[in-house]
Amino acid sequence: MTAMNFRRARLLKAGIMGSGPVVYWMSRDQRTSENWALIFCQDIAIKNGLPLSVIFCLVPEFLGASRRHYSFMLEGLREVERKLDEMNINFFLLNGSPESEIPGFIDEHRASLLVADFSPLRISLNWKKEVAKQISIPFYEVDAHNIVPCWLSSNKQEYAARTFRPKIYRLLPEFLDEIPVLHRNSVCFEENSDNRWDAAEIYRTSTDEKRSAIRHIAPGEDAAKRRLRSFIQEKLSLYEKERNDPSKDGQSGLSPYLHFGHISAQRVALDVLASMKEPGSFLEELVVRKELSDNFCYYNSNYDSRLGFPDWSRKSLDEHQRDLREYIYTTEDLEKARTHDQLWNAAEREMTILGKMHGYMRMYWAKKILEWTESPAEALNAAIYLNDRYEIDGRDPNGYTSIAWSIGGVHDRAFKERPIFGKIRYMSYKGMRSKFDVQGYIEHVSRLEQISET
Ligand code: FAD
Ligand code: FO1
Repeated sequence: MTAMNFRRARLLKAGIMGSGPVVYWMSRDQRTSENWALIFCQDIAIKNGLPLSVIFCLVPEFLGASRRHYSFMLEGLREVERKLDEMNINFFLLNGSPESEIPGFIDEHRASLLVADFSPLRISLNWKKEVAKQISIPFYEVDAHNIVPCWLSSNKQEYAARTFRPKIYRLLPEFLDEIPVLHRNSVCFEENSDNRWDAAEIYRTSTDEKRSAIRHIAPGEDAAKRRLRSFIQEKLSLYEKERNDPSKDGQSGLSPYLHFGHISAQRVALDVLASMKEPGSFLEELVVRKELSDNFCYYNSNYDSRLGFPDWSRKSLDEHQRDLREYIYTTEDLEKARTHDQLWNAAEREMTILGKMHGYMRMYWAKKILEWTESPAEALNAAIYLNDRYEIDGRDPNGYTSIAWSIGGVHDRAFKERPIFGKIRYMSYKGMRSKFDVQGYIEHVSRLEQISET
């Protein structure tokens, strides 16, 4: 049996168990290893002598995702299917919206019980609400994404990292525990699904994508573990020094894998600690900042609107709404990197070409959008649109929260008042130049451009 802490699970809706398989509705955490939702399901299946099936509901569009995102995700899901097959666990790829596909699957397979993984995003909460209305079997949710379940680390929206940090650190001894391995299922109770991966191809080939697929990042849980190993061996001890230098490759590069759930943040934290290397602020980012983002999106339903900003910043931005803007760009100007600022243009092109802008540039990038658009609301929409359309780690609570931090001062403090920004923290080209080799970064991105055009 597993040593799972059952406080990671919560009952969304009571019901009468069916006679068929325990079903894990995989969505956010697309991996077979170290996945608490899957471990929870297997525990129930073994205890009750039931089969275990995993389903993934593929929706035709998802928060502006384009071909590069579906391509990355589908590769990862095919690896999930292969690994589950080796464990004698069925994997079913459903096509369409969860509220229409999942109740039908449950009826057809006489499922005993449904388990979903956790996400604080509106789209995911709505899916679950609609599915819950149509099923009568027990429906559980397991937070397989956060080390400390989001609903336990805090019971309200936290003001800042400094108010959240003590709460999450107090719970780490209970939740930063070793993760049990999945057992091979004794027998595969059901016919194997003949998943229509060719039908899923439409999402990979949709011509709506201007830029090529992401070739420099291999998708899937094996690649994620390789990336973690190489980060710990080669870059962790330099992280503190190099992480904020966009002309250096000092970050972990784990965000695409964390976003798609190809790797567990708990595994990352456990391996970083076991390495006995000085992690600098890496764990602050991976544990406090990342789980604070889920806290913000979970408790603030306006996480992607200026209504989600704190009162002080909304008031201050309103007071400066009419300030003269020296530069005004449309979303299209921004998307095409057609501004007067070569540094900003380089960051935009790094994102559209690589699908991953350097973390330090992301703050500058978003703040300049506030400076160069008609209003904070328009800035927020433009930043979210571009971030979700091009970033491989986009469409994520980290993105909505970090953009709200950059443009609306969420989790930040008030600064000396200035035009347009009001009391929002300002970042200047001059300031960036004093921090790192701006020219080196601009040249680095133009080299990327040449390579990507070949
Ligand atoms: P590392 O520095 O190696 O960090 C490791 C992990 O810690 C990251 O993968 C991430 O999960 C977490 N992390 C690091 N910084 C932050 C942060 N500031 N807030 C929350 N979690 C953090 N991150 C996304 O995952 N998706 C996004 O869409 C996204 N959009 C952003 C938009 C803006 C305007 C800003 C300022 C930041 C955004 N971030 C986003 C947060 C951060 O920039 C990225 O997580 C980081 O650059 C990813 O690269 P990495 O994994 O190599 O980072
Ligand atoms: N989750 C799903 O359950 N079905 C999908 O079709 C799906 C598509 C998708 C595309 C891009 C992307 O970045 C994420 C996508 N997700 C999908 C998963 C997603 O990671 C999470 O469920 C949400 O981000 C909620 O946090």
